[in-house]
Order: sequence, then C-alpha cells, then structure tokens
Amino acid sequence: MDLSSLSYHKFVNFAMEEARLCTTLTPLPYQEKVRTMKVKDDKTVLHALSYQAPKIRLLRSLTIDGGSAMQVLDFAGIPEPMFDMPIFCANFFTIPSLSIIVLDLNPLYDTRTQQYYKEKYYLKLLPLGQKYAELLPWGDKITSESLSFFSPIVIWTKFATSQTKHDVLFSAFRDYFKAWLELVDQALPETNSLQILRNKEAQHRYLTWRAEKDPGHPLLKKLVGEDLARDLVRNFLFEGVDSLGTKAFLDYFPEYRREDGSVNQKRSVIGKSYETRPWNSKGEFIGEMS
Ligand code: BLA
Repeated sequence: MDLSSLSYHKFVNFAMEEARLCTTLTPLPYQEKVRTMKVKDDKTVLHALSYQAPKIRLLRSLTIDGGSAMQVLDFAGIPEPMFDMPIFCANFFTIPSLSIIVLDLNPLYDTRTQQYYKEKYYLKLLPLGQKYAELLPWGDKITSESLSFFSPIVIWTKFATSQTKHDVLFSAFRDYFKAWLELVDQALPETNSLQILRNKEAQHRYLTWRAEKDPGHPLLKKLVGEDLARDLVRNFLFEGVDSLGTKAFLDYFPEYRREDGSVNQKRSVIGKSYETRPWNSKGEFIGEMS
C-alpha cells in the first residue's frame, strides 16, 4: 500500500478550519520550535501546531510524514480546568501493512465507576460510538491500564491499511471532533474551586500517564534523539505535565514502583486484556475491572 495518498494533513486542516468556525485560536510558541527540529531520517517531516482558545488550554497536533513508509497523527484538545469536559484524543499510526488507531473523547473521570460523568457526556454520543464500533471493530487486546482513560465510545482498532478504511477513519475523526467542539461550545465554567482543583488533578494525572507511557515515544526518540523527544513530550504533546500539578508518576501509579524506587519501564504492569469491546451498545461496561 502506497501511503502518499493517506496523509493525515487533511484531518488536521479539517479540524483547524472547524475549530476556527467555533472559537478564536491563539497560536502558542512551541510550534515554531518543531519547525526547526532536525529529524535523523531525511525522508521524514514533522509538522506541529499548537493553539489555545477560550475554554481550551491546549489544542495541538503533531504529524509525522514519512512519505510512503509511515504516516502518524497525534492530535489532542485539552480544556481549561474550569471545565470537566473530556479531552479530544486522536492517535493514528500507519505503516503500509497496518494502522493502529485510538480515537476518543477521553473522560476526565473513569466512566466505569463515575456514572454521573458518563451520563453527562456520553449518553447522547452512544449512537455515534455504535456506528463506528461496527465500521472500525475492536482492535484486540490492549494495555489494561489504558482502559481507564477511554470512554464508552472509544474507537480502538487495528486494520490492514487501505484507502477505504482511511476514508472511514476520516469520517469518524470529523464526527468525533465536531462532537467535541459542541461540548466545548455548551460547556459552562465550574465555579466551585474544589471541583476546579479536582479537574486540574484529573487532567494532570492523564498528562502524567501519557508523558510517561505513550506507545509513540520510542519512535519519537528514534527520529529526533532522546533529549528532543523528551522536550516534545513534556513541553508540547503533554504540556501541563510539569505545571498543572506537582505529583509525580509514582504518586498516581504506585504499582509501577520498583524496589529501588525507580519507575518500572514496562508500559503495563497488569498486562494486556480486553479481547473484545468491553462496553455494550448501551454504554455499560461489561469487561472485568482490573
Ligand atoms: C500502539 N497506541 C498503541 C496502542 C495503544 C495506543 C492503546 C496499542 C498498544 C497498547 O495496548 O498499549 C494509544 N494508549 C494509546 C492512547 C492512550 C493510551 C492514545 O493509553 C491514551 C490514554 N502512536 C502515536 C504516535 C506514535 C504511535 C504519535 O500516537 C508514534 C510516534 C506509535 N502506537 C505506536 C506504535 C504502536 C502503538 C508504534 C505499536 C507498538 C506497541 O504496541 O508497542
């Protein structure tokens, strides 16, 4: 499969145009820095965008354009902590034989236990999730820890890369991003300062997880080297990990502590599970809690 027609740039262009129709985007400085980053493999180009907007603390996108060898998108929208709305998350990794896809409105609070949060944001979106759960079926076993960051409408899928699947994915991306922008539009600011603190900590926990355990890191290291990869991860992709809170990875995820006090480098300490979709069409969790 030749990937040159399967670039993710049109996804990003769509999202930015759509966001501009709904809100006012202000550019953030980091995107300039990425423009000048030297990539070790001269066929590969990084493109970065980062903005803030009222209600949105960070709207950022990284695409890795490896021509016919690889296409990657990491796109996220992270609200201001005054709002408890979900985080927009699109992570697409494509090589000629395979695409690995996560598309979701990641919940700030685990919907398997927080019924109120699930009803507030996902009940209305279940039909959307159901539509794409059929077109883009569950991608087999997954790192168990990741499940707590996913919503009942998550699209977790792997497929043999093809134009047809890519088109379905583009449609899903458009629908999910529009759904997220609608949540942004409707969101009312929290006034209770304790609740704002809780939102902030929940976001910080999420950013801390991803800054430490995101499956894309090894590839980023290979492309730009260890130091720049770390800078990209902490100051761009998951910006806020060093400012929104002071807890460290092991404070949130103590099960990763090794005897010598360091962080277990494994991505998962529980292992992979959830061979099939662990939510039913009513958005009820039917998997085992681990
Ligand atoms: C694989 N990426 C994966 C997998 C998941 C995710 C679930 C399957 C492997 C696993 O179960 O861990 C994505 N995991 C997520 C997301 C969250 C999470 C979004 O917990 C959010 C909470 N992927 C990218 C980028 C790259 C990338 C930018 O988004 C590369 C720069 C690569 N993802 C990538 C690769 C794999 C992968 C290479 C397969 C390798 C592997 O499974 O270890």
